[in-house]
Amino acid sequence: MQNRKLINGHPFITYAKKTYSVDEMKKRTADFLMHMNKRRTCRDFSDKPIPKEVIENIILSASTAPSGAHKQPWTFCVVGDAAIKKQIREAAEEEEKISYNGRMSEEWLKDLSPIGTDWQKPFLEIAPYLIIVFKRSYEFEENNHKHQNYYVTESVGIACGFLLAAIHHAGLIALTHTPSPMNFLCSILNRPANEKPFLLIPVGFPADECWVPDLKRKELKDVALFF
Ligand code: IYR
Repeated sequence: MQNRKLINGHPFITYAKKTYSVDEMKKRTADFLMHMNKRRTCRDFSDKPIPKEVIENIILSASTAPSGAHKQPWTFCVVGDAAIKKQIREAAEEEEKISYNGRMSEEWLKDLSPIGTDWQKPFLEIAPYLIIVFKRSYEFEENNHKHQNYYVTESVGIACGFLLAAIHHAGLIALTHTPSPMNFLCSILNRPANEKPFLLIPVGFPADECWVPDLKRKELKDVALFF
């Protein structure tokens, strides 16, 4: 059987199938659920370094995510430099202080109370790496022509999901931090006009004492409908 052909003049290859027996599928999905169900958003980071190769593998895993027309409309900025982390912490805390002291509604603050967050973000300096994910709404081509990307928010959201799963798979912890507004990240990291900040994700080992809220996840009947 041939394993290459052209569609619309573009090369296609046969998909590298890997299927399992029913019993294997049940075991694999149950094991994966157990693994993913142990992932938690954590705020207590150790400053223990992470090998760069591990971060590189994690980012390449995120970058395997599907994207509109396979444009991969994302940039992952990895910050390990202490001075830049400090700058990011100071700018984030400045915005968060304003948010927690008036920009966020009473209802929102009440919803966050069980999570135990406030405007202070020491983890932005403690975690060995900050991954700042930018979405690229278009690409610059020659003579400054803007080439649009497609389903950018969906694509980058999926890539961030893959990123968090890869971080968890490595035995590391992450926090999906959303300082708002986060335009300060464009100037600190000197990003071009086609890139907008999407999420700020500190990554590291958990601290010796790492506390997480005692949350319960919704049951299947509350998240899924079968027709
Ligand atoms: N962006 C703020 C507030 C915050 C918002 C949500 I939605 C959270 O789940 C947690 C925090 C912050 O990062 O503190």
